Amino acid sequence: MQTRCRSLPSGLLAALALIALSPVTEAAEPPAPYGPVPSPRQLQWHALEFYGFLHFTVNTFTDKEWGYGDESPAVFAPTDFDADQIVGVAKGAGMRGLILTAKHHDGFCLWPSEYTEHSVKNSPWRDGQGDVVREIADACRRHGLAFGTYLSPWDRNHPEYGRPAYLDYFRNQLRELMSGYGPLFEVWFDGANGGDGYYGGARETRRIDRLTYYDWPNTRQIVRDLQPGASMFSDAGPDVRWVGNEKGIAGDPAWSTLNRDDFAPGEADEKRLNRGDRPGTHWLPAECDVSIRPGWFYHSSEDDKVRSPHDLLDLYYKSVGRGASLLLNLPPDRRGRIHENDERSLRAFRALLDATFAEDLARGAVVSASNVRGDADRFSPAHVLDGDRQTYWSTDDGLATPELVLDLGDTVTFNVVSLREYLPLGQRVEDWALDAWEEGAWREFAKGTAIGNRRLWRGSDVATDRVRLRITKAPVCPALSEMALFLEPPKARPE
Ligand code: FUL
Repeated sequence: MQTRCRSLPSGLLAALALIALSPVTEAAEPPAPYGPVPSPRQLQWHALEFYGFLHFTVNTFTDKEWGYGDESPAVFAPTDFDADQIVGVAKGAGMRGLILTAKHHDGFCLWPSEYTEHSVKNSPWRDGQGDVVREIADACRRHGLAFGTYLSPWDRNHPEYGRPAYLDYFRNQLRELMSGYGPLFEVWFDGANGGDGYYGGARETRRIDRLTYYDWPNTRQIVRDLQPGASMFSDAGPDVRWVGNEKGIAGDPAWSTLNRDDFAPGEADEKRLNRGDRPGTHWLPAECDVSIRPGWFYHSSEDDKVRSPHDLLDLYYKSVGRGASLLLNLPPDRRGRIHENDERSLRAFRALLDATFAEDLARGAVVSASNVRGDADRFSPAHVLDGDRQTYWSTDDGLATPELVLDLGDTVTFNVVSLREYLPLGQRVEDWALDAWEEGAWREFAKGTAIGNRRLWRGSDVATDRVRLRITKAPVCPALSEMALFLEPPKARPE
């Protein structure tokens, strides 16, 4: 059969010629997102990875973990409070933010709240003129750290706790914190709720209905309205989930997604929170909260129980290295400073981290892939080496198990591999494996499951001039933004 040629207008012909000449790069579209994807505020939160918690209140002075709510504001009397020292130690450790207990369960407010007398305004510290929240927030800004607040929903001091009037009080306090201290990166709502307490002198046990009492949808809206960039934490998010333990350890895997509506604050299925749900209905990544000491608050009896640098490093691999974030608690002492022992351990921990991650041994490698989406530069495997989280390697639709090879030129020895997915397209990879070229053949030296924000593999030394990454299971084509190789020196190896 003959096709009849009709003559085309010259303008259209020129346009067609242009299309034919233009590189395929223009034509290749990014892959469709898979499953739930992170919001812009969650993406900002993912970039922090490691930040600190400050547990500080009357408990620091009464040697308790949970104050009953009957403590006199007079007990809050730090002798040498120094926000720059506290924030400086956190920064020196590599933390990118700090979350302060503005109010813990005892109800004592570290800021001069207009709605209660139970606060720093009735403490001898700074003659009642002090504001710990302001000083820490300002110091964070000076040092370039993000700032966030912890406001305990449970309040063992307030007379109306458990009744409707308390909700108004809680929301007023939330408004004060959300509007008075600049942009916050995270707002922390604890799951511990209801029990015995002072409650304005009643000294009784009060229970609440965790699902309805705080009217969470409307309470959270206050945060959304006043702090649109802040991620909210609770057992059930809505932006960041509890990891299901206070040991700082994420599951392996710890999927960044969860069937969020199965959960409510204080109603946690710890195993599921630890691992997440795949594919999950919501993007809800895990945060690993853990203290550098046995307690959350400072106790001099724990001065010799500070986690060692190696222990902190292990936590880093088991939290950040599994796609979660690490929220490490540093309790200010009775002076209002981070204790020397904690500072020493943090410094040494940072030195171990730097000794490993200062040099990416894959930079400069020649990278090739079994497939490149649309043969387009924009999806080239070179993007896994460019140090830019916004660029990625991807493959054609339907090619979900491709391979990528790094040709290192010379033999390189490494024992840590870092992988990252391009998160705006969702969590795509389910299984992967790494091979080294040894004596004329590929040898598999590592394999794993979830990648997400970051996957750190840490193992024995591998010496090779070629490394291969195989995506071995994925429902859709991958979108990988980083592959890096590091050599952890002997002094940083697990003890
Ligand atoms: C828990 C609280 O009860 C602890 O005191 C601490 O604040 C920890 C981070 O969360 O649920």
